[in-house]
Amino acid sequence: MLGWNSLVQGGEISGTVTVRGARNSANVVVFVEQAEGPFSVPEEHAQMDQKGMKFIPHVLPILVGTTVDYLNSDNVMHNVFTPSKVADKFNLGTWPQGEIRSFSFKKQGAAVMLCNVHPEMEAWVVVLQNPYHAVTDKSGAYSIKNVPAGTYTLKLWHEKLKKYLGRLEIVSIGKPFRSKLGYSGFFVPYEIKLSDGGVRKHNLALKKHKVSKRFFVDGGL
Ligand SMILES: [Cu+2]
Repeated sequence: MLGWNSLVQGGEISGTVTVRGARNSANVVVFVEQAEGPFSVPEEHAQMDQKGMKFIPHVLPILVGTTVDYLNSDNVMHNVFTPSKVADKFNLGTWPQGEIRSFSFKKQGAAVMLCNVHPEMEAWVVVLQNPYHAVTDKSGAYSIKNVPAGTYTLKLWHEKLKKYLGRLEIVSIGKPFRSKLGYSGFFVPYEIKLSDGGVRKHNLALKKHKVSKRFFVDGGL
């Protein structure tokens, strides 16, 4: 159901996730499973809006401890509640346009957000151990910025699977090199550790996009 690749460059982990059997590849949370802390909880609250009868964003990853502000932007009453233990099964009540109610997430895991006025409304807050995470866009692209040097395990979360999966441990990254076979991009060697403990060596093909001048992944894992 999920296919993906990653590239690590100067504190940024980026890549693409492909979700098969879904309308597009958006709303996959890509996150570092465990990083050395402690991490100070941001003073700035995360935001989840209720607008056009939808929760926006649909998937919101946060560092554990973060407070989320739920704004009602619609001209109708909305409610926010969750049956998830991760969020202590809260019910914040029902409130009108322009008002905000908040909740601080103290436990790690994924919590579903629902509105008891509009049963079709649904969203997810994914509470994580560290601040290194990103959500994919419709093309499946993601980018996690400002990751300190180190060895990490990346994981994926997707609402249809409702659990964490997709371990990928990057063991090492080598020096980029040019191919002698006339390929216009270059290759970056890297090693990954498989779940059975085996190590695989791969080369990631990178090409520079003519217009944006950004490198993109042209093949590999
Ligand atoms: Cu509602």
